[in-house]
Amino acid sequence: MGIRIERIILRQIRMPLVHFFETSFGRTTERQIVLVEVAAEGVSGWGEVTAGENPFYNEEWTDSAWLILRNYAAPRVLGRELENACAVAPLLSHIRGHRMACGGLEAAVWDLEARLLGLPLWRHIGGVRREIPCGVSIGIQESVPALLERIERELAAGYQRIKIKIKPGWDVDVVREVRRAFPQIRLMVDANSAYRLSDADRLRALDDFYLMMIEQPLSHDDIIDHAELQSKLLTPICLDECIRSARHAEQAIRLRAGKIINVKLGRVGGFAEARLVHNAAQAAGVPVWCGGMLESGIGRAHNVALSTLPNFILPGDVSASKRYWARDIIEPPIEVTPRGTIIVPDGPGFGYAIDMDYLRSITVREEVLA
Ligand code: OSB
Ligand code: MG
Repeated sequence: MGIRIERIILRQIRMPLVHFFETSFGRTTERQIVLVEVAAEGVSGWGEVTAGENPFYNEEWTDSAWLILRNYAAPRVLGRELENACAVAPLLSHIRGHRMACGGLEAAVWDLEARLLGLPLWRHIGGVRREIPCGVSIGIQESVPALLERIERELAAGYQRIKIKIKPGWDVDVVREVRRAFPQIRLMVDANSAYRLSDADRLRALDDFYLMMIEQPLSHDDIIDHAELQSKLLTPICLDECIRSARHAEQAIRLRAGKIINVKLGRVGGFAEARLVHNAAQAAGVPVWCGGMLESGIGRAHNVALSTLPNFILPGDVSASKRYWARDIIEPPIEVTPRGTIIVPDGPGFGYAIDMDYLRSITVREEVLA
């Protein structure tokens, strides 16, 4: 079955978060999300660009993604005879970087192809799991008591592991308090590149708290220093920002820069590359889990599908819609069971309905490319 994309519709939507989300690189109160709709044979597939509002997590942001999609990515895919969804990534490989922008389009074609085949997306990509384990990512709070209260609430909801964001000045003392209050929980931290190799002693102090892992402590584009840091730590390092491709994953594993990989669909440029990262890690005995980027229901549903691949062993940052949004753009919203899991939907494509009326009401710009 070939696919010829007849139309690509870009939309930017505005969604205020229920609660601000703060990391070492800043605070987000409202998302500006680019959605990609691809149409062929009267059927639509949908993707989400996971870039932030500013180039602070990596180099991409909402506006750069819009321009890359409109001026470079969409023209390369539109009207072309594609053998299958795997053909999209090679068409976009001339574009240096901008993987989140390209990944939104790539994922939309996977969703479209699954729908044209009448298959759920999770099966179409080779998933094996009907229920995925879930954790939560909790941002930097105003105070330690506020953090403890939030952790308490997420545990009561059933989440299987807690991740807290750290930065210099909100790290060892905070983790000590969390451990004192919750000695038994599966706990990890994420620094979003806030440290340097010269901070190794400070990071080694975290070894006392038997964390599952410390995520991306060093620079967003570094692998080498992470390898040296890992040799000094008992706590496993998990790599996020610096793994943008399967090649990076292979190199990081070879250098022992980390023991776990956070796979994000957008960061690596879509499903084809995410699967290759997954496969490289699996072959090396390195577990992976699915990261999040404060996605709307569409990106969230793609993350659910991705999490069904066999080596997604650890609980991911894929959690319920209501933690982020007063109202999500999909129906039903994504919900988490009392045992801290999401049941994978079995409908065609990503498996949820889009609330088009609501989506239209929060759209701030739209462009039809044909
Ligand atoms: O580093 O995993 C990260 C959110 C925005 C940017 C980067 C990260 C995150 C999260 C939140 O940790 C994950 C989520 O709940 O979507
Ligand atoms: Mg991270």
